[in-house]
Amino acid sequence: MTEIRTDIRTDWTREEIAELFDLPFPELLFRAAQVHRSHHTAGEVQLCTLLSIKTGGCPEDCGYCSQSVHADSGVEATKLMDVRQVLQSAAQAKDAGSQRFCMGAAWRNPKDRDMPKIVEIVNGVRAMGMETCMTLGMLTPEQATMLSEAGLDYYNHNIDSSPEYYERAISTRTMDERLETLDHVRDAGINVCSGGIVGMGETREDRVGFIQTLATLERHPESVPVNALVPVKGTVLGDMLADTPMAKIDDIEFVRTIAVARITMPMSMVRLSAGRESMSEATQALCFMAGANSIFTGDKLLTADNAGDDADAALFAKLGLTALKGEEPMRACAVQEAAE
Ligand code: SAM
Ligand code: DTB
Ligand code: SF4
Repeated sequence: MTEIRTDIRTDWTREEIAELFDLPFPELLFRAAQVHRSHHTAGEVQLCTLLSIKTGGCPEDCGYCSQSVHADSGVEATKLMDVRQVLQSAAQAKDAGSQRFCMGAAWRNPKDRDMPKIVEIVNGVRAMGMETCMTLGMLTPEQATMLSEAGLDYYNHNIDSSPEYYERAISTRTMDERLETLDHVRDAGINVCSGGIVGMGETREDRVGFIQTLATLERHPESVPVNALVPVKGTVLGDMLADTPMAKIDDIEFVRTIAVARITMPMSMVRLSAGRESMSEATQALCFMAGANSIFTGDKLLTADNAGDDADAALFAKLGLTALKGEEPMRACAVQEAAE
């Protein structure tokens, strides 16, 4: 049997990644589980809560998103939430057992006038002892530094798909601009959270290109969310999926994507993100076997429905999974450096 490499590499080729996708499914799952066990405690899954702190009215045209002004999804635009309200939600999430609080704003980028409130929110949530993550759109280097100084643990900014498919899903900003913000986040010493969406009508080759883009970054993102498209009526991609049900991602192909993310980015948290509410328990179980080690809990993602705490508690009991216990998050680079 060929030895299964569990070391950290950033020189993955598309051919190598395509070969992983092509493996017989049990072999792929076995290899991913092996890599998972050499860097994480299998069976421990981090519980995270999402909150939309500024919903809708976004000028970007991401074809999957209910919050774009270009979509006709019925999502109402709101202003940035009060700090007190955000901290109340974070406290509730903590009481419900969540270890990480992720906050999203439907912005192309934050305005400088928004930053003092954002900093206050990061300070407040951090003071509760929760891991913090924010996703606010594109950042300047100065804004990234402000977030870092406020103690933000992770910044989420997804590359979403392969460079080729990205251009078909979004026209108002480029993949290079996305990567530029990731550089600012990295340079400011914040952990990078970057992943994407599977099931937007992209090809296997696009999924290969998506994983390769992440796995060949100078440092792997510490956190890789893998979302299954939540088809929202009134969005370009949601409507496309409703009209062509054949385009829906196959469950096994979704699990393969998780497994390949795990194998190519061994240290990263691989997050089974949006789309769980329409996923069977068996598919989710396969995702955990393939190395997913984080989920969003609660009834809501940002605007879309989520599986809900009762369903998740039942699933964890059935599968014998436990919630990852809180520990000081490691700052950017420390994880991969320690492994080298
Ligand atoms: N405006 C910020 C941005 O785009 O970076 C932050 C919010 S945005 C909603 C965060 C991520 O959610 C997107 O990059 C995308 O990957 C994911 N997302 C949005 N709508 C989705 C949907 N309908 N299904 C699955 N994932 C979705
Ligand atoms: C990510 O990759 N998934 C989360 C988080 N980052 C911010 C968001 C999922 C959004 C799902 C669609 C919605 O709720 O509107
Ligand atoms: Fe705006 Fe983010 Fe939605 Fe794109 S994904 S439309 S940037 S909120």
